[in-house]
Amino acid sequence: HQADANRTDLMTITRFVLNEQSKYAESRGDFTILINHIVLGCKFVCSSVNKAGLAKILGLAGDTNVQGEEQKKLDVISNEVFVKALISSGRTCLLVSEEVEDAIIVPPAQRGKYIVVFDPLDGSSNIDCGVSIGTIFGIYTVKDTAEVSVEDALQPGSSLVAAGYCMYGSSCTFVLSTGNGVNGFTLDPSLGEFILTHPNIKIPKKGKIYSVNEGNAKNWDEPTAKYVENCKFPQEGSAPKSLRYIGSMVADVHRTLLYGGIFMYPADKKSPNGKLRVLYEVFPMSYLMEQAGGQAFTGKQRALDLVPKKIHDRSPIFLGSYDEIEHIKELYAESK
Ligand code: AHM
Ligand code: MG
Repeated sequence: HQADANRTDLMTITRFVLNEQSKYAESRGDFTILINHIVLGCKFVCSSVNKAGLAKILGLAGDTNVQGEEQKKLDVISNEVFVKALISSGRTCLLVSEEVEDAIIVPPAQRGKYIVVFDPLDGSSNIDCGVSIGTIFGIYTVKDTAEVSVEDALQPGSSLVAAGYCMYGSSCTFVLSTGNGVNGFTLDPSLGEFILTHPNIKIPKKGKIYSVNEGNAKNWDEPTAKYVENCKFPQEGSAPKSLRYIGSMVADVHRTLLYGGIFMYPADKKSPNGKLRVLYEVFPMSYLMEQAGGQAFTGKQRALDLVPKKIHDRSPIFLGSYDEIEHIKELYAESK
């Protein structure tokens, strides 16, 4: 492997996606253009996130200097940037954003065949303290670009043609799957380009880390409680697992993907459907997990087999290393 400083063959994300797409005879570059517009949005958000702390001190980010304004502002700006970039790409017909209550139907003149579901800035509770946050997205195709309606977004996760996320962390990392495995790219700020740094990511089959908001434990169901108990007090012969929980799904899932383990946001008595949203949180992350050799399970079924009834539906989710999810599945099967 070339040392970063001496790298001369730059596999940018555009070059990578173009290469991948050229395997399909019918490919006309539309998907590459779409990804480029998503990448542009991510670069913008990355730059805004990096400036957010300073801007707050200097009072640059908002019209008003009311405390807490910046947080909202960054969410709202990120959403606007993605919506505008996606519409102007000319390759989308329908957008679903966590920030917008109704689905956005793209005007006919700017329409293409892709549907994009996204959370422009996830992990809102971590913005103000400068902890990692991210953007999550999934991409579908529409049947008929002439007749587009919100129902077109209510497809199972297994119909995704691509999914990914961008993490605004110690570096800016873009992780993408188009159904041929998972690849990770890191933003080189001096070039303004994402360079392939994590080719063909595979999640370790077993994991030593569990990731969950344990503050909800008193309301958990039995399988979840048993699983976590076993992480701490395993049967003799195996070591206890470590707990890591950032509270930013992108960061928690990214670590799970690279180091192995399990990330969960289970159902509980107060929230029978958990917290995370099916279309733009659960599906993209489940897709990436499966593409990396892991699994994603809702407590009842394979996560990607869910069919959302509404665009902002929620679902419990357990995702991560193959063996960890097998264990959760067994516990749910036993509890029936
Ligand atoms: P958000 O969309 O309001 O940012 O909420 C989603 C976030 C996820 O990133 C994270 O996994 C989860 O909420 C954490 O929730 P909690 O604070 O309940 O543990
Ligand atoms: Mg979110």
